[in-house]
Parts: sequence; structure tokens; C-alpha cells
Amino acid sequence: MLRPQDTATRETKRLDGLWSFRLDPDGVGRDERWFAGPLPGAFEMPVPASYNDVLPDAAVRLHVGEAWYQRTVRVPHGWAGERVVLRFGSATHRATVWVDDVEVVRHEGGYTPFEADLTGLLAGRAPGAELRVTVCVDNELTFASIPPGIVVETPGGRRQHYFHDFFNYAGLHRSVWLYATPTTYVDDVTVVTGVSRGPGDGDEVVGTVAYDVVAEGRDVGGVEVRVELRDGDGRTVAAGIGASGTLRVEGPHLWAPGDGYLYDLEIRLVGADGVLADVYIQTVGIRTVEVRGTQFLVNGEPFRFRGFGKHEDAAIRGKAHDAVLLVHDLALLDWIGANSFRTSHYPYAEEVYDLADRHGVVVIDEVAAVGQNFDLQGGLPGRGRTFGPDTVGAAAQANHAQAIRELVARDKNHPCVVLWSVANEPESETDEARAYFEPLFELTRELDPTRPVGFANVATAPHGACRVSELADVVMLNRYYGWYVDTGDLASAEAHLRAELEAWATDGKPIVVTEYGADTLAGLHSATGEPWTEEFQAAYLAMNHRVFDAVDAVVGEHVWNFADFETSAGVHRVDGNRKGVFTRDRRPKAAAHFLRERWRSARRSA
Ligand code: GCB
Repeated sequence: MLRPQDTATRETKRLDGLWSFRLDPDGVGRDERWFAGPLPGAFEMPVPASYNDVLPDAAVRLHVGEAWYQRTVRVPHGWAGERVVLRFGSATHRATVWVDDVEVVRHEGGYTPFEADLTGLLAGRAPGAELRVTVCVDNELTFASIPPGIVVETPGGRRQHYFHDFFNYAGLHRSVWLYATPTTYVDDVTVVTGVSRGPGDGDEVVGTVAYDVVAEGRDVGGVEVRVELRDGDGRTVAAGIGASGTLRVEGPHLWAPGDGYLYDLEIRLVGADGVLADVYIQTVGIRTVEVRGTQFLVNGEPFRFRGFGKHEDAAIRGKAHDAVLLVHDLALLDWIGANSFRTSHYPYAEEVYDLADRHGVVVIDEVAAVGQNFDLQGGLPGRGRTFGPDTVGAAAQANHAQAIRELVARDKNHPCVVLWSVANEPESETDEARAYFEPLFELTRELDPTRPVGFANVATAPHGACRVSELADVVMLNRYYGWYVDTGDLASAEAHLRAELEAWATDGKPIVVTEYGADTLAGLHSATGEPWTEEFQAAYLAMNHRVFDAVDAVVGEHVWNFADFETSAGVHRVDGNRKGVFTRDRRPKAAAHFLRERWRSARRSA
């Protein structure tokens, strides 16, 4: 799905700001047709934001079920006769949208965009029409949803239980757009880049950009696709005609970690009369990604992941996309010497990938399949296995497949994305898990044969027991030796971690440790380095690094977590998860300075 864009033929209008809002605790809004007029009993809610923490009201914070948003929007007068589309960056976890009294789109899944074409609805209306947009957002998690959850009736009301370790923030977390394109338009583009130094090309490096454009609309038979690739200075370096082809770039400036060089691919649809029907610009980073033995190669060079598992999380805003935090977080990644992060545990806002592209930050892109594991925290004793017809079964698998389709469709052209993660810590030691995941790995590879695929393995499915890791190109391990096991005993932890990593190394695949971390209360200190202190966090990381540096197959270290973040209430969570290297408001703990020394010196010697 393409992005809303202002070009010579396209225009956008962002619908962020204050919307009317109300909860629907009794689930009556649909029957009472709240979309059919001004939302009754509404108050203001900012978009984008999670609605949960904007008001000091536990009923809003812990609400389970549907919540309604509404606003009016005037379609710009100049858009008469254009194709007009309403687009949501996301709605967590599912939504129904009406324009005036007409339902225009439904969407399942809380972290990918969806849109409704309003052109038909607008036909016959006067230019400059005012529309009422109503969105009903549902935050319920079930065994079928990605991620899963279960709603329980308690004396205190309905409560959402879930098996993952971050707060179930909900609402319109990303921008809402109205945009216009011509009625014959570029509908999609896929770019795949290559780099060759082969014979015949001498020592000269040649970049290739294979492109595939899908055009749609009224006069699609009468237009020709023309593409032009321009470098960072706006110079045309290659051009082509036809809906697909491969452009050659002599001596390309490659996209590389730390060097986010981008080209612009301008795609034009041109009519027989030479008139421009549509134009769309796709940024392109020329690079390759490959797994060879235990190495992870970017542009043929071994790459070592240094960075974090992150969250989209902030006080008051919850999971809202926030440009301030985005720029600040990327600056902190640079400050600390990190080169990568994982979008744990869901696809982030599209703007995040744009900036990672531009800064040369490498991204492991994860689908929202987290908590598919009843053994873990919040687990339901006695419920048995996670995967099965009465639990996480065929309906979940279908939603999971769709989430993967939408993730790849959205992010396939970002050079920053080098690895797909199809799940975080699922049950993976059972036959049922294997049967559940096998088609999902196949699907991901079919959708994108150019990137490796993995999933984050949990400690309860170690080497030899895990049935899913053999499907993966990269072994991704979340391990907490010294924290959840061998708590505070770093000597034992070191021996155990080393033994386990050496076992995984026998698989002959690259290993990325996608989580290791220790809860740390900023400001808590101890001379003897007790758990929860800043001294312990640093010593814990040092122990992990000794082991990583001793096992050749380890090509990545992602500390859990970049920053403290909100979780559901629990006896092991003090105002959320405190494994951040930064506090929730982004102040460095002692470990940040320690990591900075390690990672910056690695960067200097690279
Ligand atoms: C994990 C999960 C992550 C949790 C983390 C923790 O293994 O993948 O979501 O937040 O552990 O801190 O317990």
C-alpha cells in the first residue's frame, strides 16, 4: 500500500488533532447508530494517541471493548473529479469506519494501515463537501487476534488478560489522512536492489534496481509507465519505460549501516498524448542482504547487530506515533553507538522506517504475534497448550498470515528492514507449534524472497527442544541468564549462557541475541551490585558480552529494552518494565554509558 504523498498529481490532508470520543462499555453504539449523527456524550481525544492515559480515569485506562471517534472533514474543493481515499496509519486492534451513514471499511489488526476509497461515495456531491467520519475501535484480544488475549468477567467488571509484557494501549495511534490521486494512478510499486562486482563489469561496482509498478484506474490501458532514478543531488542516473524492468547504476552510492544514502525513483504514468496522469516517488536504498553460514551480510560485508528491542511507548501518549520521540530516540541510538533495533513486538509507525532508512539504521521488523505462549507470564494455569482448535488455532493463523501480508506489503521497499520476525517467544517446542508456523514461514518467503526470516525464541524451548527454529534463517534468542534464571549469580549465568549459545552455534546459522536485560531502578545503587541496581545492570551486560564475544556465531546483541515501558499490573512490575537502558523519559542509566563505550569503540574500529 502506497503512502499518501504530495506530488504534481497528488494531494494530502492530515486529519490529526482533536476528535470527538467516547467509550462504549455496554456495546450499544452500533445498534444505536452512533455513526449516523454527532457522537452522543462525546469529549475530546487527541489523534494520534492511545486513549488510555490521556485522562486520569481508570475506567478509560482499563476499558475493554469498543470506543468511538468522530470528526468532520471538508474535502478540498480542488479535489472534485479525483480519486479520494481515507487512510488510517493503524487502529488498535480492529476498526469499523463510516463516512456519514455508510460503512466504508473494516480492518483487523492493530499495527498496519488500511484505507477506504471514497470516490464512489463522493460522486454526485458538490465540490468541497463536508463528511462525517466515525471510527469504532475495538481493543479486545481473543484467541483469534494477533496478539492473543482473553476477556474475563470479574466482580470488578470485564478485564482483558493477555500473555505479553506491554500495556494493551488502544486507539488511533497514527495519523489519519484524506488524500487525492488522479483516477488513473500508481497503485503499488516493488523495488528489489542488487549489487554486482562480476566479470565484465571490471572492478566497477554496479547497482541494480528491479522495479515492478502496478497501475490502476479508469484509463489504465492508455498510459505508459516511465521511471527515473535520481541520486541524492537530483541527478538522473537511470531511466526506464514499462511497468517492470531493471535499472543499472554504475558506481552506486550504496545504502549501508550508518550511511543511509537514498535515491528517488520517480514513477510517472503518461498518456498517449504525453499528458502526465500520475506521479509517485519511491525512495530506494541500493543494498543486499544475505545469510551465509554463520554470517549476516549487508552488501557482502559481515554485519553485527548492536542495539535494542524497543517499544512505541511514552507517558500519557501511550503508543502514539510522536515525531519528537522518534527523532530523539534515533539521536540516542546514535549517541550510544547502536546501529540497529527490533520493532518489538509489532510493526511501528511508517515514519519510523523512513527515518531509519535515512539514518542508515538497520531494522528487524516484527509482526504483532507476541504472547502465543500460555506458559509465560500472565499464563493461564491448566489451559494446556497454546496452539490447538480451542485456543490459538486456524482463525489466529489466518489473522497471523494476513498480518504478515500487510507487514511485507507495507515495508518491502525499506532498505533499513533486513530481517522479518514472524513472532516473539511463541510456544515452539510442540508439534502443534511446528504445524502452526511452517506455512507462515513459507508465506513470508513467498512474499519476499529477498530477506531472511526468523522469530524470537524463548528460553523454555532451548536448543534441541525447539521445533520451529529449523525453519528460520537466523537464530534469534531472548535470554535472561542472571535475571530470570541464576538471578544475581552472574558466575553461574555466564557458564549456562555460554553452554547454551555453543549448542545453538552447532546449527551453523547466525545467532542474534534479540533480548538480554535486567530490571533496573534508576537511582538505585549498591556497592555489591545487587539486582535492580544500576551497577548490576552494567555487570549483567558485561557478563553477556564476554560470552557473545567468545562465540563466533553470535552476530548480534539487542539489549532488552531501549527504555522503561508500561505493562499491565503485576507483582514483578514496578510502574512498568524497568529493563530500559534509558528511563521512560529517556534519561540514561549507568548501563547506557557502559554500552556507549563498547558500541562506540566497535564503530570506531569498523
Ligand atoms: C521477554 C519478552 C519481552 C518482555 C521481557 C521481560 O522475553 O519478549 O516482551 O518484556 O521478556 O522483560 O520480561
